[in-house]
Amino acid sequence: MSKNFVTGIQPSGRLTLGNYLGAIRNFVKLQEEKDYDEFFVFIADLHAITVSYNPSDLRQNIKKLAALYLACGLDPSKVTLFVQSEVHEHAEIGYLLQTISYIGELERMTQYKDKKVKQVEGVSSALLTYPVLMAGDILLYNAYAVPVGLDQKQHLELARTISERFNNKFGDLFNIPIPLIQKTGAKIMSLQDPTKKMSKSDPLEKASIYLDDSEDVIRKKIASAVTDSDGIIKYDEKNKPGISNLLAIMACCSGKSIQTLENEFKGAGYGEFKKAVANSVVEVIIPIQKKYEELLKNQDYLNKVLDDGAIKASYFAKKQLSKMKRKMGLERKK
Ligand code: AQP
Repeated sequence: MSKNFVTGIQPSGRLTLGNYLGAIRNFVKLQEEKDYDEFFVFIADLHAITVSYNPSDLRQNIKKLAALYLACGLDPSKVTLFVQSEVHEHAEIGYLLQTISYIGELERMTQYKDKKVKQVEGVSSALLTYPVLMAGDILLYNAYAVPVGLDQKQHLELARTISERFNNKFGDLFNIPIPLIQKTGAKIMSLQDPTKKMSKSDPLEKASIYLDDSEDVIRKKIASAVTDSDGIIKYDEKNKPGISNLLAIMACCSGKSIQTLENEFKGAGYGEFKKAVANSVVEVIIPIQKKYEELLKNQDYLNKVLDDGAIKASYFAKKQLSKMKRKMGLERKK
């Protein structure tokens, strides 16, 4: 069986350092390791419309995310970059998989429970079925592995369940996809409440570092990050979540291990440590911003990458969907 990787990010707002360290950076690393047959990376616009949104912002955010993927180092000659809604098979497989997904298992999803309370205009049925569409995104390319951050683990487990259920009911077709979650940076936490994940939609601006924050803003946000009063720089998620989060951030950005950093900052004050964390973040983010600005100006190039990506993804998606429909008793002429 082929060894395909699939992953995506929603164009649902300003991306955070969490999205970069937990997801995009990992995609770039995997792209270089070349341990795959095909690697599909998409812009998950169909997922972004499961909650209330502004259409003109969404259209802008789709282009911005494409530019950001490239600025972060994704290479269109190694990965297939495309917009989810431009490959209509995603919506179709999402529906087909709903027929073998249960409402009870969807209602148990943490993300659904968290997001539904924030929906002032009512909770869309698409928010409930979001993980089924995500299973479809993965199974459409018969993915072997899915690189994600830790917060997506539960959805991926559901995708595995749905895949197995389909195979048992209709005959073997799908791989049972595995999550690829890196050890450090799998869950970057809020700078203001380090027991919560750093989130695009956090209303508290200084809780998240956005990839388009200026150097000055990044430094200020890290300087005001919530820590503790121990005065010891040590990784201990339970008792020292703020310091642990900053250590994880610096480890990811500097390439040093957490242990090396603990030794380096033994006896140092929190102020000095925070400055070093900020330096490491700035060194990573500012060069990305420069490339991003250049890419955003080159709309023809962005469009070409996304057009080519959609053509290639559609070729794979069409074949797999046809096999699936055949197994389900659809596809009259095959
Ligand atoms: N804090 C994080 N730490 C590590 N990884 C993270 N990811 C998200 N936040 C962190 C990973 O980024 C990828 C894309 O995420 P997404 O677009 O599906 O979800 P999101 O950023 O969580 O976006 P939402 O749902 O629009 O907003 P919020 O942030 O409000 O929940 C995924 O691989 C995810 O694991």
